[in-house]
Amino acid sequence: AEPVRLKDYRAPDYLIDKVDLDVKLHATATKVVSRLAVRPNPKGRPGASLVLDGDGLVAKRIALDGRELDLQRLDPATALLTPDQLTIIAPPDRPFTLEIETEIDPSANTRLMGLYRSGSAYCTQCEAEGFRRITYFLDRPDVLSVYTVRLEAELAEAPLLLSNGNKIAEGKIEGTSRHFALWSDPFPKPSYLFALVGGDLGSIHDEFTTRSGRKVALGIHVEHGKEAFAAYAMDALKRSMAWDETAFGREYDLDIFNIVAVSDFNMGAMENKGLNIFNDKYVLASPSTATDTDYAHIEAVIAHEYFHNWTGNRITCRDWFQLCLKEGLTVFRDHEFSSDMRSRPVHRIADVRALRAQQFPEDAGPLAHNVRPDAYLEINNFYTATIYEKGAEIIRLLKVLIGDEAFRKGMDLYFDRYDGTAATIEDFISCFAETAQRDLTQFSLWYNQAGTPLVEVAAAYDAAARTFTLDFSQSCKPTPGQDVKEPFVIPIALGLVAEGHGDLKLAASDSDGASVAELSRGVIELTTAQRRIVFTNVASRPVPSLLRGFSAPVRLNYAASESDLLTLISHDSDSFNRWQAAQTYASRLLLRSVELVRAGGVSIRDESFSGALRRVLEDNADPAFAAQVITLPSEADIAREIGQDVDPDAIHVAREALRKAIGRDLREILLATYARLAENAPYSPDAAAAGRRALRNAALDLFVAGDPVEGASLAARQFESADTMTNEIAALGVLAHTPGRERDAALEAFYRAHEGDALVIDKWFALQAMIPEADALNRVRRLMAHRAFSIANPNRVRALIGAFAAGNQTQFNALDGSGYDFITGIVVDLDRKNPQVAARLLSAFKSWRTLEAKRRGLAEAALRRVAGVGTLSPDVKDIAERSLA
Ligand code: DPP
Ligand code: ZN
Repeated sequence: AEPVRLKDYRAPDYLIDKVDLDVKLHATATKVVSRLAVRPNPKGRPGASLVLDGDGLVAKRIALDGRELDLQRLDPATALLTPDQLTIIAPPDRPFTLEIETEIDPSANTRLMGLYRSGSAYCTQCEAEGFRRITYFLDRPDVLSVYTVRLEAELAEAPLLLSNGNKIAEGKIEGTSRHFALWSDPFPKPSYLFALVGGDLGSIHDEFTTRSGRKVALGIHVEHGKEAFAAYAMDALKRSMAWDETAFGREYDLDIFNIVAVSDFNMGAMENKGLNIFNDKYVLASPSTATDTDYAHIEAVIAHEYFHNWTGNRITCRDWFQLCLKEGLTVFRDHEFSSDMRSRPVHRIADVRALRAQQFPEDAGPLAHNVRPDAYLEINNFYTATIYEKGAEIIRLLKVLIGDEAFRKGMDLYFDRYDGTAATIEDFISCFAETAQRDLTQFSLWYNQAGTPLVEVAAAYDAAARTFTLDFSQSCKPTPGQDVKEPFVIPIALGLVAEGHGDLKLAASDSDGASVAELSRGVIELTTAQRRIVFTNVASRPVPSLLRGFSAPVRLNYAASESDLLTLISHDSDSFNRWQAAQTYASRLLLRSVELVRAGGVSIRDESFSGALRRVLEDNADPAFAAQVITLPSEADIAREIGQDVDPDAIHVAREALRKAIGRDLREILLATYARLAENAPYSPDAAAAGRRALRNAALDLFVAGDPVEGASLAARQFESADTMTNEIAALGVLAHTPGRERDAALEAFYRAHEGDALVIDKWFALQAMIPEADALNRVRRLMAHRAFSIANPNRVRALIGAFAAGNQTQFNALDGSGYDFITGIVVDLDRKNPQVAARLLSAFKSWRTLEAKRRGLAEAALRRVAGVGTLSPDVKDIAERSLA
């Protein structure tokens, strides 16, 4: 197949103004009649054929302006029909109607794209190209239509019938056991935002009044018996609706907003107009089944999909190359929401941890791509951390560059000017160029150049001259298809910390090479390969605090001394950089230890670092923040820092040794912290309570490292008495890392306590998949045969197999290649059922080139075996080939 390229974009030759769908739901033979009001696009090519997309369709009837086409003997001068395309060779040169009847089998749809079944319910997923699996259509985001949808089903099988927009009629069908519902969505939308749901579900209802007084009926629909578990999602929805009004001036626009939770879902959730469909993982929660992290994710995903109503639905994307226009922007919006709901600095730390864990390796490996790609073979493979997370970082960066006021005005202008259209990144940027009165050409490179820029900084203090000089330089390594990069515009928030005195005041008169505006905001802009700033009248050597708040998605290389890092951990006014200094310190220790371990030596001990962590614990700082500070970089973080010739076993040994040393050094304060933070109030999922649990469990984790015996008995007590999933799973996590009978008993007890609750059993699968022991792969294999596991369910696959590939560095990368072979074997099998999930699993190999030679060879061989399979889906083929290129 040839790639689709951005530069080949052409406006559609036809537009479809109206779509009337009539869907008769049936488990194996659903009938879909689609009546399309088509007209030639004035911007298209006159006289062009009309080419509609299909994907594995069976057409039963086609009529053009009421005239039937003879499908048995189709005249090739009139029309061409295959399961994947319908071409009307010479359509009328005026508006016309096209009527198409298809028959589809939702029960046979294992790809979970188009119309499929989840449990006994019918549901759809149409982004990116699922609508073409329902009927022939111009299945592209720049064709916007008004939909009317009539759904019909057996009343007993599907009492609930939902689609987009408002419900305008419903009723029984006389003389039958069937009923119908008629839905009308007045907002023109692309086909990827179409949705329907039919089924017998339990519901909770609420109401929201918008600030202009519109009453909106809210419904969340879940499996019967799970209604109470949807209460938090409802609460999060109402908070999201209120927040978007104040933070962005955006009101909801229909009379109804529905959310449906299903158990079989490829992604997290989907923002279909007025009818969001969710992976139930991001809806269902109770204190005894969901962790604090689950609650935070539910809040974020509910908000994310709701916010799409404006950024994605009212203004959609012209083509899939602009995916970040809706995704990056909407992730930015949900990050802002969560920051307002929780602690902003703590949230920032969590977001940056996630960016570095997921996006940085993508950007540094063979799958690197622009935030706005130039070409794709399979669009499903571009729902990536780069498009989502880096896409969000770029918006944040833009806000730092132009300031809050110009940013808000630019957003208002964007909503105003592009409402009801399918827009591009250029359209978006032009709004901010206008409100900020600034040329944003260089800024747009963030969309068009892949790779994470490296900012290197050298500092020099001249005591005699009382000057402090910072020399900045930026560079960016080549990425696939891009050998040379232009300099980016990189805002660097900074301060100079004088030990014991806080931040030095930065005044323009006291510096050379920075503008008044830059210094008054504490943000300098790096726009060229190099820049020097000299601060004058500096009485003593300050400690620079650079890239505060992670003001740009770059890697920062500054050889801070260890004592500088200790100063920052204790004294930086920027919380993010206090945390960052601790991470940097730990990484340094770990990198040196890894070298020593590989040379046959032992890890380094460093009591100053333990001391710095002790001060943070003694400080009574915000517990959520302290929990982040005492949580060491992960094994994957360290591998990424090392960047080449990576030996996961040495990393594991070094990291365990550091945890053990800290656990011993801080024994008393860890125990005291653990005791101090014991639960003493009824459960609340709010940030303060969650922060206390996070710190208590982080303290337990380090304590166990230092004293496995006493730690295990603490963990066992916590496990037995826990009344929240957060505390229960944290304790089980500790126990799972200690081989022996107690572990088996605890795992067994957890299973028995939660049997039948698939989302909780997913935690049990994931935890076992991540045990860093040689038996892990066998355990995963055994669990695949467990009755609670199903390869057909994406959540189960991600929990067990995905967690092994992404969360078990030593065993996935086992020296005999067994981890690689296992994953690629599953990928090839799963590809026949669900290519999207299979392709995602294969991307676990994204950093294979950074491994040491032996593993690199084994990983490459495993990837080559995948690439050599003749019957791969485009999804898996694309990932395999790009990984090897
Ligand atoms: N558009 C969806 C989202 O919200 C993708 N499943 O990210
Ligand atoms: Zn989204």
